[in-house]
Amino acid sequence: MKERETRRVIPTDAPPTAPARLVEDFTPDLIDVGAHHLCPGCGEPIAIRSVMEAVAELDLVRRTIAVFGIGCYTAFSNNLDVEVLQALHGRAPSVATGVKRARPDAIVITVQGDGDMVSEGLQEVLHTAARGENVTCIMLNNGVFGETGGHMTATTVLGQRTKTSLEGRDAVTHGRPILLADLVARLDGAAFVARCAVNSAGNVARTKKVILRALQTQASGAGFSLVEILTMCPTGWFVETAEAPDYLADSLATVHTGGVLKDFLATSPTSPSTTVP
Ligand SMILES: Cc1ncc(C[n+]2csc(CCOP(=O)(O)OP(=O)(O)O)c2C)c(N)n1
Ligand code: SF4
Ligand SMILES: [Mg+2]
Repeated sequence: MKERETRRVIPTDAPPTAPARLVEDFTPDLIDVGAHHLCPGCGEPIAIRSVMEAVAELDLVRRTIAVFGIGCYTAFSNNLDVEVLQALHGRAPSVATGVKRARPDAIVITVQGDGDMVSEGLQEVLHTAARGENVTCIMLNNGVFGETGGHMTATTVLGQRTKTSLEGRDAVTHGRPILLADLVARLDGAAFVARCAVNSAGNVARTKKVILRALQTQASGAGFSLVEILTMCPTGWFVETAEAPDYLADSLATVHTGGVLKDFLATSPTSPSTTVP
């Protein structure tokens, strides 16, 4: 009781002496407008922010060309202070291949979802990785086609409720999920492959580190890199916004398990100093 009496209370009988800090104040330099129209609690803005922070930290801004797939994240394609190209569904890795071959000095990144990359364009990313194209693919995996209403995708985990699997994904009826990062890691052309998540502060920090490593892999010319990022989609999952991070941990993350699956630079004498936990 004594503690409660001494606790500082913010006075509300007069305007604050200093203005409050807006969310926009925390927006990294490479994101033009802090406000966006994605759902509250969506993980995609956190993932894109991490990518942009990594690009800035490695001083790659002037060289970076991002190729966007189509999904909710596409809302950011006209909100980034790097060059951006728009690809058709699933085709971003092929567009990125063309860009990189025409502009070998560019740092070329794709931004795609699980629906875009795994359901609609799986062959594109597999062939791009197998060829060892020196590009970086970022896959935002929320296990649903978020933008079109939360339908099941190729990464939806068994038991997961979606708009088209209201009783939960069932192996007999719907088949089993494709574990994209594991698949790509088996290809010789892939130099760096990792899976991470943005459902906690620690995981966001780890996500940033693996994105840095993927970009360093490309900058050193080592070959194809993929970062799969598990992102919250409370709207498509039919869960409360505040419960989405735990839902991610209990569902997607138990099947699409996190970690660095492949890191060519770790065994190369030219390895940069940044280490991945
Ligand atoms: C050829 C074609 N197929 C399907 C669609 C509809 N469509 C637009 S966005 C989208 C969902 C993409 O899902 P994902 O890549 O997982 O992104 P998310 O919305 O979950 O972030 C779909 C199916 C379309 N516009 N064109
Ligand atoms: S539907 Fe899902 S992926 Fe799309 S903005 Fe909303 S929370 Fe994000
Ligand atoms: Mg999706």
